Order: sequence, then structure tokens, then C-alpha cells
Amino acid sequence: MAEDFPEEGKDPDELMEKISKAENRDMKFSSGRIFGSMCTEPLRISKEIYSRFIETNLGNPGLYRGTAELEKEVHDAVGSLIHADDAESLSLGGGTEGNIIALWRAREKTGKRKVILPESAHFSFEKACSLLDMKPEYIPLREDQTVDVDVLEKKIDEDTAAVVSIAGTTEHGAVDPIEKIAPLTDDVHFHVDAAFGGFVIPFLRDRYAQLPDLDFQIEGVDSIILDPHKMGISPVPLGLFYSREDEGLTIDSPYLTGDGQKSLRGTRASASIPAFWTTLNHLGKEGYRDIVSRCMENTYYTVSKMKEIGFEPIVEPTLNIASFEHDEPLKIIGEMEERDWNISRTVKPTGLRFVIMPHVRRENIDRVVEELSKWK
Ligand code: 0PR
Repeated sequence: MAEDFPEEGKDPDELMEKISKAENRDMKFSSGRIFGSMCTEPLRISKEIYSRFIETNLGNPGLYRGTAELEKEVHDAVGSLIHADDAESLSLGGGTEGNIIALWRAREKTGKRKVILPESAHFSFEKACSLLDMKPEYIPLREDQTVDVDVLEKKIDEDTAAVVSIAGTTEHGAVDPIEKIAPLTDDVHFHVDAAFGGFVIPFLRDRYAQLPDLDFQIEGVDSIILDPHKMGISPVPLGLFYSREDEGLTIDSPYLTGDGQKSLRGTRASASIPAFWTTLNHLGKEGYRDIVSRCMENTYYTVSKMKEIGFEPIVEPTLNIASFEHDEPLKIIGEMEERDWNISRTVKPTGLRFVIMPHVRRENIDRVVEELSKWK
């Protein structure tokens, strides 16, 4: 039965009981049973910092000068990974907000509405196009799940506002050939969605996939979104958007502190900024390289174990996502869910999908593969 807004306040002990029950029903990354999420458990120190900054709201930055300073340091540090030198930077709620802002800017800058994007693009672009009254044109993929650049080139015309590339596709972790696409985008906005790959690609050691740079040094790249709350191991929510030119709309916010607002949100919970500042300074590049290496090793391990029980990978993994052919993934996913395992699926082609995040350990992989062996 629906509960009415309570007339009188209740005793904290009574509330805690209900809160604990709800909390216990939630899945936890620490269980090692979540394979279908691109987020992960934050570092212990970062959780502590998060709770200390719980009231911060950089929608009104003059009240939170210390947090604003940490935000700038985060922007500079992450910007240095992608040679964002003089680029403008924004903290956002994540990839969705970044992709909407990128297309919004493209439309304002060009006055055009066509958006060229790979079939692998995240569904946030559908939201963006619908909100902005823009028209998506999807480009087919090659067998390795990257965009077909020859087809893409032919689709760019005088109506085109933006071209989008994905550095780490949601389903398969494929990385589009950004360097080949960039020179084709002279008169249009070229946006790179590195929400997932942004904190993997710069930390892949030489022994893993040789990938194109994800970088403003590539001429033609106009904007990049990367999400600390995915492989950056930040608590949610945090996305970082970089734009070569400071070309966004600044909306005047006269009764607040600061020089106006550029993100979609007004009020923005900002505790993840100090929490992520702590994470990146605690781990350093060396720490991220170790974490990424472990995720990659575990991804290859998942592929080899799944092969042993007869599942074929859809593509050999480039990043820490492994996908396997299957005609009826929903059936498996449903049954696994009943046993408290969270795995995900791919749509095209249909299959099972495992995101091998830092919280996934070898023993979890062994157990999930054992569970799946009965479907083969
Ligand atoms: N771009 C790419 C390439 C993505 O994979 C995602 C999200 C986004 C943009 C949008 O990012 P936000 O959701 O942060 O706005 N990909 C995951 C997905 O939709 C997000 C996710 C994360 C899903 C945690 C589930 C989950 O438990 O599958």
C-alpha cells in the first residue's frame, strides 16, 4: 500500500530498520556479482570524503570556494591526459549530459541538424536528438564493431551539424578510428564519446590493444566527454566535458554567485569532485595502470573460460568488456538475476555482455562461468 507523507516524525531507530532492509536488498559491487554495470565501488577514502562534502553545490560556486578549487585541479589533471591544454572544461552528471551538450553546441554553432553517428552510439544520443530536434543518421559497423569510415565519409554533407565517434562502445568496448575520422570533419563539430574508454585508453600498457590516441592533439577533435564515475572509479555522478573552443552558451544566473551556468543542471551535487580529486591523487597514473591491467587480464580470462564452456566472443575485447554470441540472452539474464547475478546483454548481434570492472575478481568469474555452463 502506498504510504502517505507522515503526519508526525518517526523515531530514527524505526527508520533505520526500514533503511537497512532496503539497503540489504540493493546489490553491492563488493559482492563481485555485478557484471552489467560500468560503475564500480569507490575507494574507501573517497567514500569518506564524499560524505564530508555532501552539502556542496557548485551551481552556486561562490559558497564552495574550496570545492571549486579542487574542481579546477581535477579539470587540469584529467585535461593533461588528453592534451586539453587551453580547452574549456565542465563537470557534468555523466556521459548523457556531455553528449546532449555536445550536440546542443553543434546545433548552435552550425545552425544545422543532422548528426552522423555509429550504430554503436549510446542511447543518450537518441535523447539528445529528440530534445534538440536533431536528426540522427546511423552508420553501419565493421565486423570489429568500429564504425565504417568509408560509409561515414560519404554521409557528411552541407546539412551536417556533428559527427560522433565512440571511444569504448557500451556493448563491446570498441574504439572508433578517431584519427581517420577527424580530418573528415572540417566544417562540422566532431565529438568523441569517451565516457567509458576515457579512463582506460590512457592507462593501457603497451602489451594490450594498440589504440589511437584519445586526444586534442588530433586536429579536428572539438569535444570529448569522459566519465570519472565509470573507469575513473569516482562515486557517481561525475562526467568531465572538454571543448577545444569555449563556445557554449553561458546562461546568466544573476541571483547566484559565479559567472553564469553552462551545464544543463542548475543545482549540482558536487561531493564527487573532492572524492574524485582524492581518488586520482591517491592512485596516480601508476595506480590506474595497475587497475586497468588487472581488468584487461580478467577480461581475457573471462573470454578463455567462456570459450571452454562453448560461448564464442562476438569480438576479441579491445577494452574491459567481453561479449558472447547467444540468441536468447534475456532468458539467461532473467534466471541469473533470480540467483543474484547481474549480467547484461548486447542487442546487435544478440548476446551476453560482461563489463569487467575493478570490483570483478577471478573467483567471481569462475563462479559465474560455472553457473552459465549449464546453458551449453
Ligand atoms: N556513452 C557511453 C559510451 C556509455 O556507455 C554511457 C553509459 C553513456 C555515454 C551515458 O553515461 P551516463 O549513464 O553516465 O549518463 N553506459 C552505461 C549504460 O547505459 C551506463 C551504466 C552505468 C549503466 C551503470 C548501468 C549501470 O549500472 O549501459
